[in-house]
Amino acid sequence: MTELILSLDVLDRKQAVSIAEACAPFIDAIKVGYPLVLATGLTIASDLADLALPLIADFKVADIPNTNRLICEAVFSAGFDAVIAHGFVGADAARTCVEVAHKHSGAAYIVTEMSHPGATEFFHGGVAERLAELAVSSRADGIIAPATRPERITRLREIVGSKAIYSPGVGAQGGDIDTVARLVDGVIVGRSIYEAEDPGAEAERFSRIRR
Ligand code: O7M
Repeated sequence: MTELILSLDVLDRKQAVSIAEACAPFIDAIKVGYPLVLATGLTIASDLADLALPLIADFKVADIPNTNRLICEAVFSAGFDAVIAHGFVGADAARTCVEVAHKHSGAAYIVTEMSHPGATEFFHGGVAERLAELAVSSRADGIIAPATRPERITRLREIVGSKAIYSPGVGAQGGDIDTVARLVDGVIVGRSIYEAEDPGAEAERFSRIRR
């Protein structure tokens, strides 16, 4: 069954917790990124801990190895279970994120190609494929690939094999969950759920569609 990951990109702590609570029975993990962490601090991880769902820190970490290490240590010390990093900074920097994640019994995922239209400017022409290869050689736990381009997911799957593929871009960005759910290990959904009148009901609806 394809996992459903809630992207909790709201800016208010109470609202975040209440949406997460409503969605919890229907989702497999919660992804928290800069919008919520800059608004609330890393302590949001403790507020969400009671839900007993994996918490993924989407910081798209992209710095030198030492700074990546400091960022990832802070992420896992705050209670997150996984971190998302960029691979374009190079294998040494990406590997640092993987090593810190594994030291904390957590996971690290590498972005291979993004979902927005402008992503084709730099990620196409072989770059995404090289990033997928880097994810494999760095022993990352999986990759992020675009739900807006299912054919690219299929191509990247050829490279990463059975590694997890998590895919954002369904709903608000136009990706079709029915098509994508067959290709990936998890779909990442934000606005379609948290902007819905009844986020819990919308999460349940998404959870029924997945294969
Ligand atoms: O469903 P949305 O469009 O409201 O939210 C999608 C979330 O996924 C949002 O948090 C984005 O920052 C993130 N995302 C993308 O939309 N596209 C990408 O290529 C990569 C990500 C992401 O999660 O990267 C880890």
